[in-house]
Amino acid sequence: MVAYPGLGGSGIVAAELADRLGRMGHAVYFFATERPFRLPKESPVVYVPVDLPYYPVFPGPLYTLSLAGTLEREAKRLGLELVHTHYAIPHAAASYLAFGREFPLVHTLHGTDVSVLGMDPAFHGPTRRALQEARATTAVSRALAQEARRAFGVEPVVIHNAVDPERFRPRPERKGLYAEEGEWLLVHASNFRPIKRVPDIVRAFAKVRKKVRARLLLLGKGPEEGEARRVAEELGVAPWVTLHPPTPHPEAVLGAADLFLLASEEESFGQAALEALASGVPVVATAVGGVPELITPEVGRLVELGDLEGYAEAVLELLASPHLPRMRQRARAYAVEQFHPERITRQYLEVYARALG
Ligand code: GMT
Repeated sequence: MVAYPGLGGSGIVAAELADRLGRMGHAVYFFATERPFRLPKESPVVYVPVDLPYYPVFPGPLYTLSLAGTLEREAKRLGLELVHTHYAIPHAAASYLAFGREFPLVHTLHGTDVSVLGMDPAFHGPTRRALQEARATTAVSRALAQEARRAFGVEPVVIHNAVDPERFRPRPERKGLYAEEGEWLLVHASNFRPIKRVPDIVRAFAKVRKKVRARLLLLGKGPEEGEARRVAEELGVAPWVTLHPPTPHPEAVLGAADLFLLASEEESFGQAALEALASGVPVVATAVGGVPELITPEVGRLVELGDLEGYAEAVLELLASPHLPRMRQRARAYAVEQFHPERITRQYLEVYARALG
């Protein structure tokens, strides 16, 4: 398995898949620049560090080349039979450089590796070639698969992301840790990149707060943190907006929420929203990318990007609905049934089996 180890959906998906495969008895090695933060300490998966040697002659660290070199060297030593990369830039090209077309390579596309970085002329050519030469490409939603078809001329197999229902489950007893008596607890979790539109969530929350007692918990960190704080101050809702640093245990926070909020301008899937559903928390989200494949009317509401009035109305409608408890149960049942790790891992194993011929 090859992936970015830090905060971010692709690293989480890769770490959890690796761990499950390891527990099933497969020998799994995780190549990354750091041990993935979502890989449990007791996991049977072996972390293989990718070093980034630096020489003054380089303009910067040569990650692509270091990864290719590490993969090539370690593949012989460890007897690797298949390499599965997550996030195509630069993992698809790096593994192609290490092995060429004869080795079974599987690449999972996650989102901006297709829509943003993948379209950058600096990366497009080598990435397209590497994807076209691979044994298989997968995409985390139908929407992303369609984009990849247009961008790279490949036909990805759609495999939605999974969620662990034992870990992500309702935890209403924890609500008192984050909200006061009688307050609704609204949660957002992300890496706070501009694409996530965290300030929009604060703006919509300010509208909600005019009508009901509620608290917004923003879980994570990233470039838009300062702007989110500024907007909260400007709109006079700062006392009810809590910034919570990233945690390896988001389940402890998500399970306590009444609603989960997502306002991204682009989202191929929305892993955090799936984790919320499994925690029995309905979702209000923008109807972009693959999000409509995940959020159905039974488990949440979709609104147009940038429609903050509509966003606040959707939140207020759900909070006032007598069907909210029923919707919570449906959210959990739907996540467990459709996105169970066993079901999703089976789909990856089928792709591996075909790639191995
Ligand atoms: O594509 C990205 O922006 C990065 C990537 C990540 O590593 O966080 O996120 C994507 O992959 C996740 C896991 O498959 C998806 O749940 C996210 O929706 C997706 N992000 C975007 O499409 C913006």
